[in-house]
Amino acid sequence: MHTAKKLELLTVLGAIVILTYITAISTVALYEIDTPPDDIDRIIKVTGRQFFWTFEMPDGTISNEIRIKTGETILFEIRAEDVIHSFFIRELAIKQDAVPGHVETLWIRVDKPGEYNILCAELCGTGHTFMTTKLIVTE
Ligand SMILES: [Cu+2]
Repeated sequence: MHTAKKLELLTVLGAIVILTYITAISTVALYEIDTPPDDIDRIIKVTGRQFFWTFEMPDGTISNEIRIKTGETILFEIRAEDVIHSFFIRELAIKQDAVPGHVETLWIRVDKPGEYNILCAELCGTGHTFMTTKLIVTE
């Protein structure tokens, strides 16, 4: 076999090995992000409306902001009542579209206390800019 053919074969095999590795680690990472852990402390129902968010706590109380403790595992069930919104907390690098007729889930566990801005990341109408509130995390 000529050296050029060997080099070509090695290049193709190398590319196959690298692509297989990238596919495997991406699949594992996506599965881990999408799968909520078993130890969910609270489920909070998030609803997007023109032009505000509401949050229903497990005891049925409705709030316009979220208060959680550090280390608490929270599962958000995200809905929209009118148009498509997007539940976005930039500092925690989470974003999930809220689509009418669908319930999307997203989970978080925050270790650093503080106030985090909740925004809408989908242009949902004239009041979109005002669709902000807070996630308040205390120890
Ligand atoms: Cu919006």
